[in-house]
Amino acid sequence: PAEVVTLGESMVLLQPLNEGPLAYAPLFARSVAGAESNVAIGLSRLGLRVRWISRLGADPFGDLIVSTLAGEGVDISFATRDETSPTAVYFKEFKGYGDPNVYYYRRHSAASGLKPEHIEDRWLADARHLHVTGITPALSRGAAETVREVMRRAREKGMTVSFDPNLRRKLWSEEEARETLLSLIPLCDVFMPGIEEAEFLAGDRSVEECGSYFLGMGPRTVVLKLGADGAIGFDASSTVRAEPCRVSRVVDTVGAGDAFAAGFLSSWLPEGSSALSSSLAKGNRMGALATQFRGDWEGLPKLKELERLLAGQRETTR
Ligand code: KDG
Repeated sequence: PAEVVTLGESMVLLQPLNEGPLAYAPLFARSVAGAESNVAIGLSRLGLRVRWISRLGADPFGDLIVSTLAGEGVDISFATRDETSPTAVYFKEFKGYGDPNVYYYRRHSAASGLKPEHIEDRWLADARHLHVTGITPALSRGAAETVREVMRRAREKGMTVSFDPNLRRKLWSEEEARETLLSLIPLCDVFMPGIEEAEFLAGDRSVEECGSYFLGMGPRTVVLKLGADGAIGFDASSTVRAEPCRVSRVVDTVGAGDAFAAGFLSSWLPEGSSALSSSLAKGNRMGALATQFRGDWEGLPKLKELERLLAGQRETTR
């Protein structure tokens, strides 16, 4: 049985070994990434049982994603293979300042063919929580309807649902993104936008106003990720600010929000809203770690390491 189910697209990721324009990058390191599978790996390393659902091409890159996620202990029983559409690919470009650029090669990918007809009752069997993001609805109309329907069914079964809007402007228009993402908020229990996404969705509101605005749409908990400034959690009875974890240098910000989600959920799921403050602290710690290495998830900690870091204990290195 899975404690957490997540659904989304994973891609093969190619990262240049050197900084600079992608057009002149001769050598790449190959990895696997996707917001939801990043969260799945993060949670699995922290000891939770996680199921990841998707469609992949019946191609070697699909094989790579399957073996990577299976190797990380993620249940991939319901990741189906599509004979006619490929597994998607994306590239990062490290410019030496700011967030990396990403270039997607994912139109008409296997995962973008997700449709509500694909949903099986077994997807949510024995699970207590569903995590989804706003990337999947950006892939196609069918994928958007699949996410909405899975969220609806999870709620119907009494599961909790977390939703990270993960705005990807390269995938859809602002109007479509705003309308769709806003329409999914009432279907979740935990809404976890980054500050820019909150501003995109809530318009001209202050951070505190964003909290009450989103709570007013239905979620029981709203978590605003403030990047280098930490995070703020809101629920009906409290507003909790969590201090950031300082890092000496940021290598790659992609995947930090997913790492935050894994850290947050790893404590919110077993302990509930009473653990808002410690859930935020775990989220912050995980998010900070994710910025320290290239790749979305490779450097994420196992439970013991996270506990040691949170307790400020030193590692025995030799
Ligand atoms: O959150 C990290 C993701 O953005 C990255 O892994 C790639 O899933 C991805 C996407 O669609 O951007």
